Amino acid sequence: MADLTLYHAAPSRSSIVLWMLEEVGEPYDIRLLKLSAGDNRKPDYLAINPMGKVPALRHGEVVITEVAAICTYLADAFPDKKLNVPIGDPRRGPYLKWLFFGPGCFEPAVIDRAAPRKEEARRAMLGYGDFDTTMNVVAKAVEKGPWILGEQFTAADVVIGANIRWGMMFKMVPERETFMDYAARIAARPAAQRAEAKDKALEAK
Ligand SMILES: N[C@@H](CCC(=O)N[C@@H](CS)C(=O)NCC(=O)O)C(=O)O
Repeated sequence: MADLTLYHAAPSRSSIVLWMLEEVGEPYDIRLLKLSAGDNRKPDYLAINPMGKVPALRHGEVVITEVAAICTYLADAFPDKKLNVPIGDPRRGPYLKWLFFGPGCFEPAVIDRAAPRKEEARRAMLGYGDFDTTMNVVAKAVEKGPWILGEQFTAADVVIGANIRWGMMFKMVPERETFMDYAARIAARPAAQRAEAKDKALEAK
């Protein structure tokens, strides 16, 4: 049994962690849940993630939930893979900013656009401000490339990159050239390709 176990529904947000695990390259097990069968609401899974959501990752005795937290954790837990920016490096600031920007700004901006509120919230109330500003800020960050921090591919690319890729796939993120180029660079990564192939096989189970 591997030290790492991913609680996964294929495909879903846990596919992002599947990709991250492929980037890390350490052995891991998968516990497959069927959301349609309500596996995520069963007591044994609620004991792992009381939110009833995937993903969850077990690493030895530790359980981590939330995509961005798991990606941050894995990058720090296996520093030799160079998917993190270590404490003490000034680039740790922007690195953390993008890891938090994914679930804190990008994803809420996209979801609010897909499922609009009855009454529009004031810009100042929304952590992401407005959709266009959020997209513009991310587009500028990935424009130069190849990665969000420049030459080094990090967990921040997994979090932001997954949001961009899947957002465009579901027509929820604009198919700007900048985003398409960045998504193409991601799609060429062997780890992303392995994760996608595994997910397809798991979906068919
Ligand atoms: N904030 C969570 C969101 C996780 C999430 O919403 N997962 C969805 C799958 S994409 C889920 O488990 N949905 C099942 C449900 O809510 O019943 C994270 O980033 O991990």
